[in-house]
Amino acid sequence: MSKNTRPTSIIGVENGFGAGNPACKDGPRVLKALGMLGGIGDAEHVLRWDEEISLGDHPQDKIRAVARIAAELAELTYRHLMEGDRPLVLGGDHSCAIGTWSGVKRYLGHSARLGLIWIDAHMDSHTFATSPTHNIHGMPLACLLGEGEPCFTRIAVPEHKLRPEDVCLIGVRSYESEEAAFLRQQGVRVYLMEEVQQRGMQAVFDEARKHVCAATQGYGISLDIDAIDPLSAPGVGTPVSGGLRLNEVVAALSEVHDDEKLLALEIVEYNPWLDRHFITAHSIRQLCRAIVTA
Ligand code: NNH
Ligand code: MN
Ligand code: MN
Ligand code: MN
Repeated sequence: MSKNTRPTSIIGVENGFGAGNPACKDGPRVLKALGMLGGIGDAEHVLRWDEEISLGDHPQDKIRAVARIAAELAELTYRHLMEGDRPLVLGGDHSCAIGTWSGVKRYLGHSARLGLIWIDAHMDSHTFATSPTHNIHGMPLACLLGEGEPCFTRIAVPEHKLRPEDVCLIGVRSYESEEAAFLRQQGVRVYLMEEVQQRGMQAVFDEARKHVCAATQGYGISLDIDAIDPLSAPGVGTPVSGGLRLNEVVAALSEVHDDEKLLALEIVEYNPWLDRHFITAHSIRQLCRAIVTA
């Protein structure tokens, strides 16, 4: 593993239009106001707040709002990577993933392949045709695989952002049959929570990393905070019991934090208004510390 030398730069995405409960848009602002991500980093490992993007409060059309913010975010992640940073995108709802990984794909180039580890209680692999809720945060992974609205699938570069064999999901325990069928038919590797419990997070994560690195030029991690057990992360719109243990996810991130091939990360779906005693905010601080300095 070659050593990462990129400073981590945080991009806050103040958007909740993709979620059932839009208040997760306040996640980055509250973390910043609490000083929650201050004092992380050292001489070798820098963490800085870079910028926030938002759309204002009442979009006419959610699809266009999400597409616009994704396009803006793709431009930002691309630019930060070009400038030598490692972007850490803080949601906001998970629809921001459409923008993050489109920008990273553009940076890698047309013929390069991008790997992605998607850590989530959910599959996020719906389209409007299959989604029971029509919430766009349940669709970003399908979009990145080339399925869904053209305004989402054609952001930054026209090609599909991910090949199914370069993606793994970890921690899944709540999904609808249509999205499960889509991922199965695509051949995407899904580590259900049950398998994580049987084999341990360490073994599963190591295997997932090998899987997404095998044929790719770089990879990313998209962490939906609802993958973590609600005991350590109650501040999410769609909690599902029986999740990953916080310390196991922290250990996994520490293991890869210095990997040069790890180009960008995302932590999404934090809803500060549903948090209790700042438990989730503290968990996010631990995760960020693991990403920056291990
Ligand atoms: N599958 C459900 C839906 O599409 C729930 C998605 N919610 C999430 N995904 N939080 O990560 O509406
Ligand atoms: Mn920067
Ligand atoms: Mn989720
Ligand atoms: Mn998600």
